[in-house]
Amino acid sequence: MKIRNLAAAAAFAISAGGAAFAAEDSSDPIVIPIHNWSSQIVMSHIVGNMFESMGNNVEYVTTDSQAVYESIRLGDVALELEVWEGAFGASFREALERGGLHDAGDHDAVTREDWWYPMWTKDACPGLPDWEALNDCAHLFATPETGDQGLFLDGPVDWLKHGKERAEALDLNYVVVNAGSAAALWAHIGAAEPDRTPVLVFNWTPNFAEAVWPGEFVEFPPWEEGCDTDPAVGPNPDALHDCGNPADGYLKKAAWDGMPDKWPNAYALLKEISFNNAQIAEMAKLVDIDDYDPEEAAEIWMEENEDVWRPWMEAVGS
Ligand code: TMO
Repeated sequence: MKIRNLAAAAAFAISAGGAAFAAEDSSDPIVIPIHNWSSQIVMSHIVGNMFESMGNNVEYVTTDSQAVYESIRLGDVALELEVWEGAFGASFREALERGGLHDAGDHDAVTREDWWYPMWTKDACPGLPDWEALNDCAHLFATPETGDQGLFLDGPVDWLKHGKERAEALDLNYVVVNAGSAAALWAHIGAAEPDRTPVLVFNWTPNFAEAVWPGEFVEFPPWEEGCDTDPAVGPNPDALHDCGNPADGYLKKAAWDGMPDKWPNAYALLKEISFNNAQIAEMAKLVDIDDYDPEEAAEIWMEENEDVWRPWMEAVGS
Protein backbone atom coordinates (compact mmCIF):
# COMPACT_ATOMS: atom_id res chain seq x y z
CA MET A 1 0.00 0.00 0.00
CA LYS A 2 2.68 2.40 1.04
CA ILE A 3 4.52 1.76 -2.19
CA ARG A 4 1.41 2.35 -4.31
CA ASN A 5 0.91 5.75 -2.63
CA LEU A 6 4.53 6.59 -3.26
CA ALA A 7 4.05 5.58 -6.88
CA ALA A 8 1.05 7.85 -7.29
CA ALA A 9 2.88 10.73 -5.62
CA ALA A 10 5.90 10.27 -7.85
CA ALA A 11 3.77 10.13 -11.01
CA PHE A 12 2.06 13.37 -9.96
CA ALA A 13 5.40 15.02 -9.28
CA ILE A 14 6.57 14.11 -12.76
CA SER A 15 3.52 15.53 -14.56
CA ALA A 16 3.45 18.63 -12.32
CA GLY A 17 7.18 19.21 -12.67
CA GLY A 18 7.04 19.59 -16.42
CA ALA A 19 10.28 19.17 -18.32
CA ALA A 20 12.14 17.04 -15.78
CA PHE A 21 13.08 14.63 -18.58
CA ALA A 22 14.51 15.26 -21.99
CA ALA A 23 12.12 12.78 -23.58
CA GLU A 24 8.97 11.02 -22.52
CA ASP A 25 8.58 7.29 -22.19
CA SER A 26 6.03 5.53 -24.36
CA SER A 27 2.79 4.66 -22.60
CA ASP A 28 3.00 1.11 -24.02
CA PRO A 29 3.64 -1.36 -21.23
CA ILE A 30 7.23 -2.31 -20.50
CA VAL A 31 7.04 -6.11 -20.69
CA ILE A 32 9.14 -7.76 -17.96
CA PRO A 33 9.76 -11.53 -18.13
CA ILE A 34 9.28 -13.69 -15.04
CA HIS A 35 11.00 -17.07 -14.56
CA ASN A 36 11.02 -19.96 -12.11
CA TRP A 37 13.29 -18.93 -9.24
CA SER A 38 12.33 -16.53 -6.49
CA SER A 39 14.92 -13.75 -6.60
CA GLN A 40 14.25 -13.17 -10.29
CA ILE A 41 10.51 -12.83 -9.72
CA VAL A 42 10.91 -10.52 -6.74
CA MET A 43 13.58 -8.38 -8.43
CA SER A 44 11.37 -8.08 -11.53
CA HIS A 45 8.54 -6.72 -9.39
CA ILE A 46 10.84 -4.34 -7.51
CA VAL A 47 12.06 -2.85 -10.78
CA GLY A 48 8.53 -2.91 -12.23
CA ASN A 49 7.33 -0.93 -9.18
CA MET A 50 10.06 1.64 -9.79
CA PHE A 51 9.06 1.95 -13.47
CA GLU A 52 5.42 2.42 -12.43
CA SER A 53 6.36 5.07 -9.90
CA MET A 54 8.00 6.99 -12.80
CA GLY A 55 4.65 6.88 -14.58
CA ASN A 56 5.31 3.88 -16.83
CA ASN A 57 2.97 0.98 -17.56
CA VAL A 58 4.35 -2.48 -16.82
CA GLU A 59 3.25 -5.96 -17.80
CA TYR A 60 4.71 -9.24 -16.50
CA VAL A 61 4.87 -12.40 -18.62
CA THR A 62 6.05 -15.83 -17.52
CA THR A 63 8.63 -17.11 -20.00
CA ASP A 64 11.19 -19.87 -20.46
CA SER A 65 14.52 -18.65 -19.08
CA GLN A 66 16.56 -19.67 -22.17
CA ALA A 67 14.06 -18.64 -24.87
CA VAL A 68 13.72 -15.21 -23.24
CA TYR A 69 16.88 -13.97 -24.99
CA GLU A 70 15.21 -14.52 -28.35
CA SER A 71 12.11 -12.67 -27.05
CA ILE A 72 14.24 -9.68 -25.97
CA ARG A 73 16.03 -9.63 -29.34
CA LEU A 74 12.67 -9.41 -31.09
CA GLY A 75 11.35 -6.75 -28.67
CA ASP A 76 8.54 -9.01 -27.38
CA VAL A 77 9.90 -8.39 -23.89
CA ALA A 78 11.93 -5.29 -22.99
CA LEU A 79 14.66 -6.62 -20.72
CA GLU A 80 15.99 -9.34 -18.43
CA LEU A 81 17.07 -8.49 -14.89
CA GLU A 82 19.00 -11.67 -14.00
CA VAL A 83 21.33 -12.99 -16.70
CA TRP A 84 23.28 -15.63 -14.73
CA GLU A 85 26.55 -16.53 -16.44
CA GLY A 86 26.47 -20.24 -15.58
CA ALA A 87 22.95 -21.02 -16.74
CA PHE A 88 22.33 -18.42 -19.43
CA GLY A 89 25.74 -17.18 -20.63
CA ALA A 90 25.56 -19.31 -23.78
CA SER A 91 22.01 -18.27 -24.77
CA PHE A 92 22.80 -14.63 -24.03
CA ARG A 93 25.99 -14.78 -26.15
CA GLU A 94 24.15 -16.37 -29.07
CA ALA A 95 21.42 -13.73 -28.97
CA LEU A 96 24.04 -10.95 -28.83
CA GLU A 97 25.62 -12.33 -31.98
CA ARG A 98 22.28 -12.36 -33.79
CA GLY A 99 21.59 -8.77 -32.71
CA GLY A 100 18.65 -6.87 -31.28
CA LEU A 101 19.57 -6.97 -27.60
CA HIS A 102 22.52 -5.66 -25.62
CA ASP A 103 24.36 -5.93 -22.34
CA ALA A 104 22.81 -3.28 -20.04
CA GLY A 105 25.47 -3.65 -17.34
CA ASP A 106 26.48 -5.87 -14.43
CA HIS A 107 24.98 -6.14 -11.00
CA ASP A 108 27.49 -6.01 -8.12
CA ALA A 109 26.59 -9.62 -7.34
CA VAL A 110 29.10 -12.40 -8.01
CA THR A 111 27.34 -15.67 -8.85
CA ARG A 112 27.95 -19.38 -8.86
CA GLU A 113 25.65 -22.19 -10.02
CA ASP A 114 26.72 -25.81 -9.80
CA TRP A 115 26.53 -29.23 -8.19
CA TRP A 116 26.24 -28.62 -4.43
CA TYR A 117 25.78 -30.56 -1.18
CA PRO A 118 24.76 -29.72 2.39
CA MET A 119 27.78 -29.97 4.69
CA TRP A 120 26.69 -33.21 6.41
CA THR A 121 27.33 -34.94 3.07
CA LYS A 122 31.04 -34.40 3.52
CA ASP A 123 31.09 -36.50 6.71
CA ALA A 124 30.20 -39.49 4.54
CA CYS A 125 32.40 -38.47 1.59
CA PRO A 126 35.43 -36.64 3.02
CA GLY A 127 37.18 -36.37 -0.37
CA LEU A 128 34.69 -33.63 -1.34
CA PRO A 129 34.62 -30.92 -2.63
CA ASP A 130 37.08 -32.37 -5.21
CA TRP A 131 35.00 -33.81 -8.09
CA GLU A 132 37.36 -36.78 -8.29
CA ALA A 133 35.88 -38.03 -5.01
CA LEU A 134 32.45 -38.38 -6.64
CA ASN A 135 32.81 -41.87 -8.16
CA ASP A 136 34.07 -43.54 -4.96
CA CYS A 137 31.06 -42.01 -3.18
CA ALA A 138 28.45 -42.74 -5.86
CA HIS A 139 26.85 -45.51 -3.76
CA LEU A 140 26.11 -42.95 -1.02
CA PHE A 141 23.85 -41.08 -3.44
CA ALA A 142 22.15 -44.17 -4.88
CA THR A 143 18.35 -44.46 -4.75
CA PRO A 144 16.02 -47.33 -5.69
CA GLU A 145 15.62 -45.62 -9.09
CA THR A 146 19.33 -45.15 -9.79
CA GLY A 147 20.59 -48.63 -8.80
CA ASP A 148 24.36 -48.56 -8.08
CA GLN A 149 24.72 -45.16 -9.62
CA GLY A 150 24.50 -41.95 -7.64
CA LEU A 151 21.68 -39.45 -8.09
CA PHE A 152 22.43 -35.84 -8.98
CA LEU A 153 19.24 -33.78 -8.85
CA ASP A 154 19.82 -31.08 -11.44
CA GLY A 155 17.76 -27.91 -11.88
CA PRO A 156 14.73 -27.63 -14.16
CA VAL A 157 15.60 -28.21 -17.83
CA ASP A 158 15.38 -24.54 -18.79
CA TRP A 159 18.25 -23.55 -16.48
CA LEU A 160 21.11 -25.72 -17.69
CA LYS A 161 21.07 -28.11 -20.54
CA HIS A 162 24.34 -29.89 -19.87
CA GLY A 163 24.29 -31.80 -16.57
CA LYS A 164 24.10 -35.14 -18.36
CA GLU A 165 26.92 -34.17 -20.75
CA ARG A 166 29.07 -33.14 -17.77
CA ALA A 167 28.57 -36.53 -16.10
CA GLU A 168 29.43 -38.29 -19.35
CA ALA A 169 32.42 -36.10 -20.20
CA LEU A 170 33.98 -36.70 -16.76
CA ASP A 171 32.96 -40.36 -16.64
CA LEU A 172 30.84 -39.91 -13.52
CA ASN A 173 28.85 -42.86 -12.30
CA TYR A 174 25.75 -40.72 -11.73
CA VAL A 175 22.22 -40.47 -13.06
CA VAL A 176 21.33 -36.83 -13.72
CA VAL A 177 17.65 -36.08 -13.14
CA ASN A 178 16.10 -32.67 -13.82
CA ALA A 179 13.93 -31.40 -10.98
CA GLY A 180 10.49 -30.15 -12.01
CA SER A 181 10.88 -26.93 -10.00
CA ALA A 182 13.15 -25.12 -7.57
CA ALA A 183 10.82 -26.30 -4.78
CA ALA A 184 11.70 -29.92 -5.64
CA LEU A 185 15.38 -29.14 -4.96
CA TRP A 186 14.60 -27.72 -1.51
CA ALA A 187 12.30 -30.67 -0.76
CA HIS A 188 15.11 -33.10 -1.64
CA ILE A 189 17.54 -31.38 0.75
CA GLY A 190 14.87 -31.03 3.45
CA ALA A 191 13.98 -34.73 3.26
CA ALA A 192 17.66 -35.68 3.68
CA GLU A 193 18.20 -33.41 6.69
CA PRO A 194 16.74 -35.42 9.62
CA ASP A 195 18.98 -38.45 8.92
CA ARG A 196 21.80 -36.41 7.40
CA THR A 197 21.55 -38.49 4.24
CA PRO A 198 24.14 -37.45 1.64
CA VAL A 199 22.59 -35.56 -1.28
CA LEU A 200 23.86 -33.79 -4.39
CA VAL A 201 21.66 -31.10 -5.91
CA PHE A 202 21.95 -28.12 -8.22
CA ASN A 203 22.19 -24.91 -6.20
CA TRP A 204 23.38 -21.36 -6.65
CA THR A 205 24.52 -18.26 -4.86
CA PRO A 206 23.20 -15.69 -4.03
CA ASN A 207 20.24 -17.65 -2.72
CA PHE A 208 18.35 -18.14 0.54
CA ALA A 209 19.71 -21.69 0.88
CA GLU A 210 23.11 -20.60 2.18
CA ALA A 211 21.46 -19.19 5.31
CA VAL A 212 19.53 -22.43 5.95
CA TRP A 213 21.90 -25.22 4.96
CA PRO A 214 25.63 -24.58 5.19
CA GLY A 215 27.14 -26.40 2.22
CA GLU A 216 29.68 -26.38 -0.60
CA PHE A 217 29.89 -26.56 -4.35
CA VAL A 218 31.70 -29.52 -5.90
CA GLU A 219 35.02 -28.28 -7.31
CA PHE A 220 35.00 -29.44 -10.92
CA PRO A 221 37.86 -28.70 -13.33
CA PRO A 222 37.75 -24.89 -13.37
CA TRP A 223 35.71 -23.17 -16.06
CA GLU A 224 37.74 -22.06 -19.05
CA GLU A 225 36.41 -19.98 -21.93
CA GLY A 226 35.41 -22.38 -24.71
CA CYS A 227 34.70 -25.36 -22.46
CA ASP A 228 31.18 -25.49 -23.94
CA THR A 229 32.22 -24.99 -27.57
CA ASP A 230 35.68 -26.56 -28.06
CA PRO A 231 36.33 -30.19 -27.04
CA ALA A 232 40.07 -29.44 -26.63
CA VAL A 233 39.28 -27.13 -23.68
CA GLY A 234 38.99 -28.96 -20.34
CA PRO A 235 40.55 -32.27 -19.20
CA ASN A 236 38.66 -34.55 -21.63
CA PRO A 237 40.07 -33.74 -25.11
CA ASP A 238 37.08 -35.33 -26.84
CA ALA A 239 34.17 -33.78 -24.93
CA LEU A 240 32.41 -30.49 -24.32
CA HIS A 241 31.12 -29.54 -20.86
CA ASP A 242 34.04 -31.14 -18.97
CA CYS A 243 34.45 -28.07 -16.70
CA GLY A 244 32.52 -26.58 -13.82
CA ASN A 245 30.46 -23.44 -14.27
CA PRO A 246 32.28 -20.17 -13.53
CA ALA A 247 33.04 -19.93 -9.80
CA ASP A 248 32.83 -16.13 -9.90
CA GLY A 249 30.22 -15.63 -12.58
CA TYR A 250 28.57 -12.40 -13.62
CA LEU A 251 24.98 -11.32 -13.10
CA LYS A 252 23.97 -9.01 -15.92
CA LYS A 253 21.02 -6.98 -17.06
CA ALA A 254 20.04 -7.28 -20.73
CA ALA A 255 17.82 -4.97 -22.78
CA TRP A 256 16.12 -4.85 -26.15
CA ASP A 257 17.97 -2.45 -28.48
CA GLY A 258 14.74 -0.47 -28.93
CA MET A 259 14.34 0.20 -25.21
CA PRO A 260 16.49 3.38 -24.94
CA ASP A 261 14.41 5.13 -27.61
CA LYS A 262 11.01 3.88 -26.54
CA TRP A 263 11.37 4.27 -22.77
CA PRO A 264 14.45 6.52 -22.29
CA ASN A 265 13.77 7.23 -18.61
CA ALA A 266 13.04 3.63 -17.64
CA TYR A 267 16.15 2.63 -19.58
CA ALA A 268 18.27 5.19 -17.71
CA LEU A 269 17.01 3.66 -14.45
CA LEU A 270 17.77 0.13 -15.66
CA LYS A 271 21.37 1.19 -16.25
CA GLU A 272 21.63 2.55 -12.67
CA ILE A 273 20.29 -0.57 -10.99
CA SER A 274 22.83 -2.89 -9.37
CA PHE A 275 21.95 -5.40 -6.66
CA ASN A 276 24.53 -7.20 -4.51
CA ASN A 277 24.62 -10.76 -3.15
CA ALA A 278 23.02 -9.98 0.23
CA GLN A 279 20.17 -8.04 -1.36
CA ILE A 280 19.37 -10.85 -3.82
CA ALA A 281 19.58 -13.54 -1.11
CA GLU A 282 17.09 -11.48 0.93
CA MET A 283 14.66 -11.33 -2.03
CA ALA A 284 14.74 -15.14 -2.25
CA LYS A 285 14.38 -15.53 1.53
CA LEU A 286 11.20 -13.45 1.68
CA VAL A 287 9.55 -15.99 -0.63
CA ASP A 288 11.27 -19.32 0.10
CA ILE A 289 11.55 -19.02 3.89
CA ASP A 290 9.08 -16.33 4.93
CA ASP A 291 6.42 -17.53 2.46
CA TYR A 292 5.37 -14.16 1.05
CA ASP A 293 4.15 -14.16 -2.51
CA PRO A 294 6.58 -12.41 -4.87
CA GLU A 295 4.54 -9.20 -5.18
CA GLU A 296 4.34 -8.84 -1.39
CA ALA A 297 8.02 -9.72 -1.07
CA ALA A 298 8.87 -6.93 -3.53
CA GLU A 299 6.91 -4.37 -1.51
CA ILE A 300 8.46 -5.50 1.78
CA TRP A 301 11.94 -5.44 0.28
CA MET A 302 11.36 -1.90 -1.01
CA GLU A 303 10.07 -0.69 2.35
CA GLU A 304 13.13 -2.13 4.08
CA ASN A 305 15.66 -0.95 1.49
CA GLU A 306 14.57 2.49 0.41
CA ASP A 307 18.17 3.69 0.92
CA VAL A 308 19.21 1.25 -1.83
CA TRP A 309 16.74 2.02 -4.62
CA ARG A 310 15.77 5.64 -3.93
CA PRO A 311 19.21 6.99 -5.01
CA TRP A 312 18.90 5.18 -8.36
CA MET A 313 15.60 6.94 -8.98
CA GLU A 314 17.10 10.28 -7.95
CA ALA A 315 20.09 9.74 -10.22
CA VAL A 316 17.74 9.67 -13.22
CA GLY A 317 15.68 12.64 -12.04
CA SER A 318 12.73 10.77 -10.50
C1 TMO B 1 19.20 -19.86 -12.85
N1 TMO B 1 19.53 -20.06 -11.42
C2 TMO B 1 19.87 -18.78 -10.77
C3 TMO B 1 18.38 -20.66 -10.72
O1 TMO B 1 20.61 -20.87 -11.35
